[in-house]
Amino acid sequence: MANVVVIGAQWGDEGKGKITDLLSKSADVVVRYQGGVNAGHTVVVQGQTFKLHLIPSGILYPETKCIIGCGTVIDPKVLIEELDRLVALNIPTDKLLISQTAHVTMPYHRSIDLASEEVRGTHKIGTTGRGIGPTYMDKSDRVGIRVQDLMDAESFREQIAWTIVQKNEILEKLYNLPPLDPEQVATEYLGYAERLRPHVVNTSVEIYEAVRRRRNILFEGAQGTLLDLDHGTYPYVTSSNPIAGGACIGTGIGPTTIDRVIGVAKAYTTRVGEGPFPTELDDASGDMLGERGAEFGTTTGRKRRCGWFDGVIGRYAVRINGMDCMAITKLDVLDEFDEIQVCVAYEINGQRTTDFPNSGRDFAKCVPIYKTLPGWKQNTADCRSLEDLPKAALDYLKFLADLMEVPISIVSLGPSRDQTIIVE
Ligand code: 2SA
Ligand code: MG
Repeated sequence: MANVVVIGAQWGDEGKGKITDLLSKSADVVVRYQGGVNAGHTVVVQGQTFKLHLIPSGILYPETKCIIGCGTVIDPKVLIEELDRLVALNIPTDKLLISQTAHVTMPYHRSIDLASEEVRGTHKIGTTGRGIGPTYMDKSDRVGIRVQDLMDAESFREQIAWTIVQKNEILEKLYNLPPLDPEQVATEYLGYAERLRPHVVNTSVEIYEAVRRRRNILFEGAQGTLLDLDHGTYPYVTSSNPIAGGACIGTGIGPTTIDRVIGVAKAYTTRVGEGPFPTELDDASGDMLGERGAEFGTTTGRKRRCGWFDGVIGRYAVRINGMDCMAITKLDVLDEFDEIQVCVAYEINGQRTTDFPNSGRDFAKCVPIYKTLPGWKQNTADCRSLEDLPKAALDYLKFLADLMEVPISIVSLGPSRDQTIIVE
């Protein structure tokens, strides 16, 4: 397996959780490199369904080491809740390691996230409201609180005292919100620190050790390519770098360490939050995708916007991530359509292009140019090999692979581990 990065090729929720779960079986180490509790995937353990936001799903395999890297932002309260749930299910959590240099999401980050969205009104981003943007803002502003800061009670109390003076200014004067009490916040977070302390290490050294011992490392991206701060549909993006390149920065490894990049895309497209979405369907087909695909956010329960597969986005994701191969998920959701459309190009101001536009204004004007393909009108959820698939479904996959110029190596036909075709 070597060292693999798994990334989302669309706007998140591509089904990365299932693919990383599959790959985690052969991984010795699974690493999260960006994002925070805005991410979410659903995992079924011992017949019990629960949602992971920060802990890599590799935690479910007894031998796999799990690392929350330096590029993530950590909400300790949510992380501890996740740990508690795993402990209650007798799943060992001692193999979870947390970076000393990851940043901590504080209560004011959440309040500021929610309040600034409200102030933005129709210009809002549609964030998850988990304080992600403000935590990364403080990191860039060099006033963030890092995991290591929580570990020293005396200096943390001092740091929090002056930080909260500044944050209270913002909360009270800008957003008309009640001020926070520094003592109370310090005591609460120092409590979390004690619970997390056994997990906190220099994760960069841990990862490098694993590299040197030729262990298999899986870097697990959260969100997706189009939510990337630098390469996504700015400003409708998250505040981190979900693309494959983010794996280096968010863990402290060099690019030569990465052997393969696997992209994950749904057989159609979804998006949560605001922002342009060229292939979005505001009709019965869109409703059918949403219903058959159960398209609701894992973290916030928000209804996801649905539309046809966008090959321009696919090609872009292949380029930006240096993708070696792709996993196509939820193919079964298309089982009942008579016809399926695929966006092969955009028309912008009367010009046809297959290159994803750099300009947000151009992207908002994109009119998708579709190719119509026949549906297969057959249940594929039980197919276990390419030979089992109806011809029209195979043709659909081949069309996507040719369009994006990338091999499709995994096809997923449902949530369970065995509803998967691995293409040899
Ligand atoms: P934020 O909260 O600052 O990261 O929001 C900024 C944009 O990024 C989008 N975003 C996501 N989009 C899809 N899935 C995400 N994770 C959850 C999930 C979402 C949920 O896995 O289901 O439960 O709603 C995720 N996280 C961030 C967000 O919609 C904004 O467009
Ligand atoms: Mg998700």
